[in-house]
Amino acid sequence: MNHQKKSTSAHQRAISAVVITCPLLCAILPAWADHHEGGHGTANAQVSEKVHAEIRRIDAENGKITLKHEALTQFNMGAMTMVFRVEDPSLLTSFSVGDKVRFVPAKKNGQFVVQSMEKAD
Ligand SMILES: [Cu+2]
Repeated sequence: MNHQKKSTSAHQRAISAVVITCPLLCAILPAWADHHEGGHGTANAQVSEKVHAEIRRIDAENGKITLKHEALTQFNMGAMTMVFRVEDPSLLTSFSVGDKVRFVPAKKNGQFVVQSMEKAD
């Protein structure tokens, strides 16, 4: 009898601990889940989005291109002129400085790269 009474009160303590913890978790987790899901949805939707730019410099030898690009929302970057790496330098042979292009930017190993590019009208 004595033993059973002890274990009952231990059980009640466990329940009250859960009751206290639950509102805390419920307050934190949905906010985290929303943010997490939203971030992924945004990134996926914009990976294949083409960005308008104008070619300022082509360095085919080093696989680099300087683009004056419009805002890159997926990288929180405003419009600017900057250097991108080009994974396939043969991509550059069909372009000239001054061309208006649409390109797909990506970030690989901390560097911005042009994944694909085409002439814009
Ligand atoms: Cu930039």
